[in-house]
Amino acid sequence: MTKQPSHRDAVTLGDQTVQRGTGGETHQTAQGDVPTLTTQLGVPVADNQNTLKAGTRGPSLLEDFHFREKIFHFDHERIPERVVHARGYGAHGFFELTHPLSDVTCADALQRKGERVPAFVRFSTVAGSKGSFDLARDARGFAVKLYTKQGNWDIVGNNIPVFFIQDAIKFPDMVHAVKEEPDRAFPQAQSAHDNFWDFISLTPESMNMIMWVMSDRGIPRSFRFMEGFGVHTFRLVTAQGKATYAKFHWKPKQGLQSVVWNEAVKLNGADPDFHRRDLWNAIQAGQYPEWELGVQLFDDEFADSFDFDILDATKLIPEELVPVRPVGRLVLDRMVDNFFAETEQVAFCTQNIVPGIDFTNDPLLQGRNFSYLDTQLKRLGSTNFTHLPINAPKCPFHTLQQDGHMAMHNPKGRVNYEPNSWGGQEGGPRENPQTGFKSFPAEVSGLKERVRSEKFADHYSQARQFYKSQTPTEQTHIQQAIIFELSKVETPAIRARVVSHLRTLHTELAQAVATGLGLKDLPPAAPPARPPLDLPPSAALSIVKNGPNSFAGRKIGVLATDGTDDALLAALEEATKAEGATLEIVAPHIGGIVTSTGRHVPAGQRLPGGPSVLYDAVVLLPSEQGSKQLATDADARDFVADAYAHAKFIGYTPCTAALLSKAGLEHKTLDDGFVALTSPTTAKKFVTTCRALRFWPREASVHAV
Ligand code: HDE
Repeated sequence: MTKQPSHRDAVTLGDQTVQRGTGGETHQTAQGDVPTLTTQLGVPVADNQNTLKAGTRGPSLLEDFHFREKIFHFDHERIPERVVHARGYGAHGFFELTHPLSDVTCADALQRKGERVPAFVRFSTVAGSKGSFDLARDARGFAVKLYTKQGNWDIVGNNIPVFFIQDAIKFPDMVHAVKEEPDRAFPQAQSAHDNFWDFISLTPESMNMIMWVMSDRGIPRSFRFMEGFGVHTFRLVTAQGKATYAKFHWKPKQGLQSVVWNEAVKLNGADPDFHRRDLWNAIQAGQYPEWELGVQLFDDEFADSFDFDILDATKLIPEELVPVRPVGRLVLDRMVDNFFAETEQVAFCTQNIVPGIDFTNDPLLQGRNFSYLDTQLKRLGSTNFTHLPINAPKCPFHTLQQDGHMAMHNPKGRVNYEPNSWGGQEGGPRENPQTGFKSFPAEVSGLKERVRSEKFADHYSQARQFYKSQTPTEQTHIQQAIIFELSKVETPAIRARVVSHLRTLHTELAQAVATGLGLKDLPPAAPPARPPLDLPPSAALSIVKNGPNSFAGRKIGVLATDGTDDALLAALEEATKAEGATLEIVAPHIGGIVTSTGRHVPAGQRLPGGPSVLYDAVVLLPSEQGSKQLATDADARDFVADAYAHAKFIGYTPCTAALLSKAGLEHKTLDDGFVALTSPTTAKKFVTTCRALRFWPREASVHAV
């Protein structure tokens, strides 16, 4: 057989000199600093483009071990996704203690002011699968792993301080109900369907959580702008064995912020990765997000006097009753090297606590302590998941556990049991009554029965309190969210049952929802197991009342064209930078624009791919000529109309009249959310105005347009 001529030669493609293979494909070969590709076992690979064949057009040979290893490994790349919280995004950072808690706990990480421990955090949605979109209406996971000197401490929390159910035994039902319906396999990542609301309408204990998820907390602007909560009551314990109850809070230094629902719907199409991209960009730009850890501390006396059971995870403790005491700061400053190795394989377990921290009898927490360990085995495939670098402690550790799939640390030497009589180093690790973990010796008594405490029975009071604590804008959002969701429910009886609960919760809310659903008669109020209390509003529960006083970390989209006023653009760039915010040019072409002075400015987005939902505020800065062109462009019209409808601040120049009018807006009727950019000094004024984040007074009129 004659050998075929080789087509391999070096060609120049753009800025690269590359190799052309026998199929005409281009690729690089190992030279200089470029390492040689090898098999898993280190055998150098000569050709990664062609399988081994018998003859040029002949059959592939089974002997090709490189091909078989490559495909075999690829076939097994997927592991089961998390049954809940499948879609998540993680980052590394540190926790620094600012206010030691040594008076209430011996936890090592909480002793010495200024000391840092490494941290890994994973944020997530709950219901959607791994590939679902970021702006689902949902709770967000806020799971923190602290690698302390006394072992790993996980606070596996959410961005909402309460939960749907009171007992872990209901979790599979609750999750089945919210996930896609099993026969049709939709809807994905949405609670707006019959099964979810059917379950909710039959589970009044979910009412408080429903208020939170239907509020703007369910559609955060970014992970950086949301709170985190440990949810359960935990115990802090001193070396002397004194215990104090504790609730954990993470408060974002960046302030709270959410989007509006219409924006969320559009964001999911424009950028399904909006939240993960936001975190990635912020950390890469050195804008490290930061949260303050705080604790609410209380004792048995408070617990006994409190209207609700502190073991009931559907209730919170208002900050007005027990203030949040600051403890330290969590800073995220490094993205992962590899998403799978770290974010996907990280295994949080509520049972991961350290000396000085302990559980309470919260029946949800007790159930979680079983579930997380169990689920990691299924997901990661081996009891040795703690050997993975992301899960391994960063302090010394010595166990006598051995073997199993993928064992990477086995005991050294002869001894793998205890007690033994070998003594000294040879005898291996031993228990340590001084430093070892000791459970708080809580007294336990009672009958063995399947019951729930009477004190768990009030399901409406805190839900009402939450609703009452919102600004009118936020209350409208809750009403609209419930109307939206229930309008997707096909069964009228389910809709009516939910409204019955709302009526017990808050009459005006029920009435607004009933009207929105077109219900002729308001259904009777659901009979509460306990008459609801009329609790005072709590300012801490509102997002709008806890916004930032700066526009730092936010993003302005500038709609610009060739000929855009250079002085104005430069002033905007400067003011944005000074505020700690970012600015992105949205232009007719991705190649960017040439300003009035001939400066070339690259574009961040081409207009059809850069709708205004991607930005916290927008500026209309085309040239006069550009403005005329944009006035005929549907994408430009939507850019303006959406920014307006989403109550965003809009900077504009006089030449944009035609464009504004295409979006249904006239110069003379513009509200105070518009800032005319007439001189470079007005650019600064615009950025300062943006600190309020949204111009909420506009919202009421938006629906009337
Ligand atoms: Fe989870 N939850 N959960 N959960 N949860 C999981 O563990 C579970 C609950 C939370 O980024 C699973 O590793 C039960 C409350 C977060 O990897 C699973 C109950 C809160 C994450 C599980 C709850 C959470 C999970 C699935 C009712 C807020 C993602 C994958 C008793 C305080 C962690 C996994 C990450 C994940 C069980 C309720 C937060 C199945 C049984 C309440 C942030 O073990």
